Amino acid sequence: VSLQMMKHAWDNYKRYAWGLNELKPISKQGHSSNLFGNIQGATIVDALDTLYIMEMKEEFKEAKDWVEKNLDFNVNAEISVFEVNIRFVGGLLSAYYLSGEEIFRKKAVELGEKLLPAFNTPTGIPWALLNIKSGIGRNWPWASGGSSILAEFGTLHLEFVHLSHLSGNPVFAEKVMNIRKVLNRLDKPEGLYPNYLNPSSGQWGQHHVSIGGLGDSFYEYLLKAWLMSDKTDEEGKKMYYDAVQAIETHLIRKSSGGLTYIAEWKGGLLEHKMGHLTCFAGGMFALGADGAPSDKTGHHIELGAEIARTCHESYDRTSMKLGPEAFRFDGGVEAIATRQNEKYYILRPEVIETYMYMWRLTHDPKYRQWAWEAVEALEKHCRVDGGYSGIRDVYNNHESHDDVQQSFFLSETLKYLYLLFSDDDILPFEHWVFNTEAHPLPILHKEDGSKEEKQK
Ligand code: DMJ
Repeated sequence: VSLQMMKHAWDNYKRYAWGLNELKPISKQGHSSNLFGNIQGATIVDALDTLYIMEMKEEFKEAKDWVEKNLDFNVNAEISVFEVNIRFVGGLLSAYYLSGEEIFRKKAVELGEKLLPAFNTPTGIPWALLNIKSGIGRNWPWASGGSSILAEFGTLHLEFVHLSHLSGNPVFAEKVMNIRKVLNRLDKPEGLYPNYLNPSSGQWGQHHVSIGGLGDSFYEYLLKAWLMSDKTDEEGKKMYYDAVQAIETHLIRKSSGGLTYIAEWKGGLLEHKMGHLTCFAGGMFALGADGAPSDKTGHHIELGAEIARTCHESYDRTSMKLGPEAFRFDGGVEAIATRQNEKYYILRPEVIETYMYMWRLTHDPKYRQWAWEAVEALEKHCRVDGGYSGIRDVYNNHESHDDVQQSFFLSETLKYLYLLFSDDDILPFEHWVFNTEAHPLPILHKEDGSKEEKQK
């Protein structure tokens, strides 16, 4: 069924928004997000590997032809370094490793080179925003005291290691190793990593800590860097398990109704809110269970299962059976959004992602059932004639569509659904790690040194 969903999402993108970044499925036209500046074709690049894995050969060929002829990075555009890295660099790398087509390798390295000036700061912590023509960078104006964002500069590692691997140029890997060096020199409040770090002074900004937005994939990439290195990256491993320890002590709580959740931390005070984005952490804890100290393995799997259950509740307690952007555990509610501006669902993958990891790691059939409930809800409420749309209020009985088909719906949500209902030998965890946009990257096995992996 995820195959038919992919076909519907792709065909409509092709019909109404071909070559543009995303589709507006209600108004049936293109949607351009300023995250990608003038770079075009986000949906095409994000979807390449999903098309390949689902064996949609004709569509993959069209997408590849478009990349060959039209994907152009010589544009005067200010882009988000993080978004372009996870979606475009990640998408191109996966397409290369899966198909072996040289064009994808070439484009990935070319784009990687364009991103390098972002690291020209006093500390080497990159800017959030970069003009890829002038090479001038800056940070988000809203970020605490001119800071860079943890989840942004902390989510380059996997892609940049592969860029060095594929180009023979060590500079990419050096840039991301330096980020860790800066982080390891700093004192961390209670062992936690604040979301804001000033790239000029090398000091933390506001002491806000989150495993959701602004923090999330930094933690994910510590674990996955270690896994992708065939478990040789001891530094990444240590940073990950130390961070999880601090998260458990200071952020993870249980509601009176027995739901485990991950709160946010603001200068020592807890905000009892969990974001949809935070739900990815269930899968992360389970994926990391194996490498945890031996007495903790079962505990990490259990933690993953509890987060999965909480996030399922956040879906189940809405009228549309799709989860809100954020839900709270205070003021008498549990796993429910209380603020109007937190009630939307924008086709995000994190809950299904966690179901996929939990399914693969436990084979408990409830994860397939829960994913199936999400499929039914997506089909009922998000599917429209012109593709798939997000929803403004999941507690309402009537859909108010936001008119955006996010590119991560094709790269992540539909891919994770497909994997959940496939055998484990499609993209097995022994050979692949998924970047934060669900683009699979091969584990760099010790024994084959610089040889490329083309395993499926
Ligand atoms: C995606 O771009 C990635 O999963 C990122 O890590 C977080 N936000 C979206 C999906 O929700």
